[in-house]
Amino acid sequence: MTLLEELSSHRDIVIQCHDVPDADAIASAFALGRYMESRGAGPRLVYSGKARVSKPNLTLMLNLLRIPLEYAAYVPRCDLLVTVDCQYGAGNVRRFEADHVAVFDHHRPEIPDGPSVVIRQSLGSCSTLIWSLIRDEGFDFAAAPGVYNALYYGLFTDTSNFAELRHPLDRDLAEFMPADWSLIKRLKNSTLSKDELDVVAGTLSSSRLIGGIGLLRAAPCDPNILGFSSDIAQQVEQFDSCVVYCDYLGGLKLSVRSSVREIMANELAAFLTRDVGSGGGNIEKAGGYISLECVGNAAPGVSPDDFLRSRVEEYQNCFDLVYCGAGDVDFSTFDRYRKLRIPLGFARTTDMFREGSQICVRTLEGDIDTVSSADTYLMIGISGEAYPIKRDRFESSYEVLDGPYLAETEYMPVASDRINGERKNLRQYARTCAPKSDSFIRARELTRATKVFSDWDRDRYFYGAAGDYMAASEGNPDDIYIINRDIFSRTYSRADS
Ligand SMILES: [Mn+2]
Repeated sequence: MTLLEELSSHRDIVIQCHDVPDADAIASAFALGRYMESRGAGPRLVYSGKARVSKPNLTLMLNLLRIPLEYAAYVPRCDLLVTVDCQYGAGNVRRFEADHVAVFDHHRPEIPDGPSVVIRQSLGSCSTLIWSLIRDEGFDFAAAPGVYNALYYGLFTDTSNFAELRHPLDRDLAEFMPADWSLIKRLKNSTLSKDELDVVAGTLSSSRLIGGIGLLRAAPCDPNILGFSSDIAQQVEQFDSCVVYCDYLGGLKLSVRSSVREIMANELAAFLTRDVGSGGGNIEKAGGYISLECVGNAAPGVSPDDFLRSRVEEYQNCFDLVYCGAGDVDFSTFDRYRKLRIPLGFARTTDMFREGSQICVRTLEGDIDTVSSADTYLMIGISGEAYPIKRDRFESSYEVLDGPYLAETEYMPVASDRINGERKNLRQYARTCAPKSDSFIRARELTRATKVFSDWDRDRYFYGAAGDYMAASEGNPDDIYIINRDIFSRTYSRADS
């Protein structure tokens, strides 16, 4: 029996949102409730706390989608209490007694793990988590479009209108089926109250320029308002990029934007939150979270504002920039390494899509666009990372092995046709290959963080932290790339030069 089936078998179920619920919490409760109804249960949907829902978009959401969410000052002891978008016992959700407790959330874990605790911090919304779980149970979204619209809007609001989508599953939810866009548009244009307009004004007047990065502090506000403010700040000519932040659930919530090639917003967000939270998004827009508790451990006595400011300063001083083809690097002085014969996966794009189709490959590291052709293969690396490779390059570097590709990875890449939306999981098409025994690279461990700019992708760069490796295959010194240190130690061994 799956967890959701087991939970649905309880008699007396209450699903609880965090206090002052937002669209993500409401959508999560609604979708989980409707799933449980389809399994014969009759859960009650509640929230508690000091205030009732008053934001215009949320009142509209409850009415238009007929979501039976009740305010409950007190909930009598029940058989099963499920908290969504929050964790039972945490500070942002009133605690009620229950014989059994389950938790579904996407914030930093604050409670011990357990069989009924599902926390996925890498997801952009709790709606994504609930959607993927009930989809896997075969929930019929086509028969309940309101449930899909609610989840879609929950993700939309938690990721600044999809600008800060992080995980491939977030993107999968956003594209799962057509949403009722007239409904979403109505909700999306009812979000700003007069007080929130004042928050935006206050945020914009707080701006400071640190190096080339604008840093702005907002009063506590909805993630939406934060994203909105950072969209405006991004327009400022002097800001190469900007970071807008506010107090949020025992930490700081960050919204990051970038306007220059030398800074990718997702990588800046990851840098600022490294070891003290989490961050990600795409190259122009990203978001993140920093935990006060982690800052307290990492830098005792330093205020979170000072901590963030010093990270912004550090970011701008700690990079080497390497432009491919500029002769910056002399690879002949680098050590020589042999590629180990570890089986990897590959798929021929023309096995999956008609020749000439524009395809998008979705991976944990982001989306990659390419065109299906007999000359283009997709490689699947040791951690499930995927990238296109030209057929002649493939044939000179790898040999095809017998048998299907069976590796287990966190998210197996999915490819889709950009025009008709047809989706294919690479697992079904992948075969196994291994590097030829005579495959060598030149590589050196990085002592400083480095950004490598290639000629064939004008928008992105490879980012390497100290400890990662900068490499080029022998005979191709201008084709410089970065290899993650863990992947490097598993896939290369030192060779004689
Ligand atoms: Mn949320």
